[in-house]
Amino acid sequence: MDTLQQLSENMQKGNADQVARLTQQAIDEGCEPKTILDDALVGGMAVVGYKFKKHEIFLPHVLLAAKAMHAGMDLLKPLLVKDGIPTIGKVVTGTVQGDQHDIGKNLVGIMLKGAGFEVVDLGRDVSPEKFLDAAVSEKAIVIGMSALLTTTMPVMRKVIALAHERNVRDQLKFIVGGAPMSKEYAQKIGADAYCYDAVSAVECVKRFIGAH
Ligand code: B1M
Repeated sequence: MDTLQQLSENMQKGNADQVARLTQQAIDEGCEPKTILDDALVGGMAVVGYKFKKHEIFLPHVLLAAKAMHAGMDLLKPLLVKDGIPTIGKVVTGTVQGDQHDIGKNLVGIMLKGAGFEVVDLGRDVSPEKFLDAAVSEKAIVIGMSALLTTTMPVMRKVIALAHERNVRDQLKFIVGGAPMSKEYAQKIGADAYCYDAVSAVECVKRFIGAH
């Protein structure tokens, strides 16, 4: 079994120590950080999600897999984010109120930083007020919202509505993403763009500031 396959399987089993060891091994073998991330870690998490949905595994397993995923991401982060490059704009990110899923949001942050943006990460369970307060005080150009639950997606609409209420909607762009999201939903709630993944989030933000 090759290293990436072993890595994916250990991530799915929630073996954080093995995930750290195998991520380092894959790096040492010369594997591209983006390939390690997509093929082993994100791919492994898709299997976890599928098994959870089919009731083949339960929440504690998912939690362990998430912790193991972070152990791998921690090692990849410095390789995906180049230090010392000048920032080309500020983006406020967060997972919306009521939602604790942050792996995808964290990936978006890593990729944005890697592309030269400054990222103000508000974490998980972020209220509409907190998104707007931070974006205005930080003079951000974009608010990036993540939601993984169908029940928390509507919070995104509230954030955009609050931006209208506070008369700051024209100063900000809103990007949205997360597994249950779609282009249609993003349009319906008045977001500027739906981003399927972290790479498309970077492309969107670059487009907004005209920095292709
Ligand atoms: Co939960 N969970 N979970 N979970 N969990 C899902 C989302 C679910 C689909 C699983 C399932 O049933 N198959 C399901 C949601 C069903 C629904 O609403 N339709 C679900 C559920 C039900 C729940 C609980 C309610 C379970 C319970 O308690 N009974 C509970 C809710 C807690 C809460 O939030 N209030 C819960 C809890 C958890 C854990 C805490 C155990 C853990 C999260 C740990 C953490 O994040 N720190 C967890 C996990 C890990 C998952 C799955 C298995 C994996 C999510 C993930 O990290 N994927 C997930 C199943 C799935 O999604 N298939 C599931 C990897 C990540 C890289 O992908 O986040 O999609 P993703 O991000 C992608 C894109 O979506 C995009 O870019 C990333 C890739 O590049 N993207 C953006 C994401 N955000 C973006 C923002 C952008 C742009 C792109 O711009 C700003």
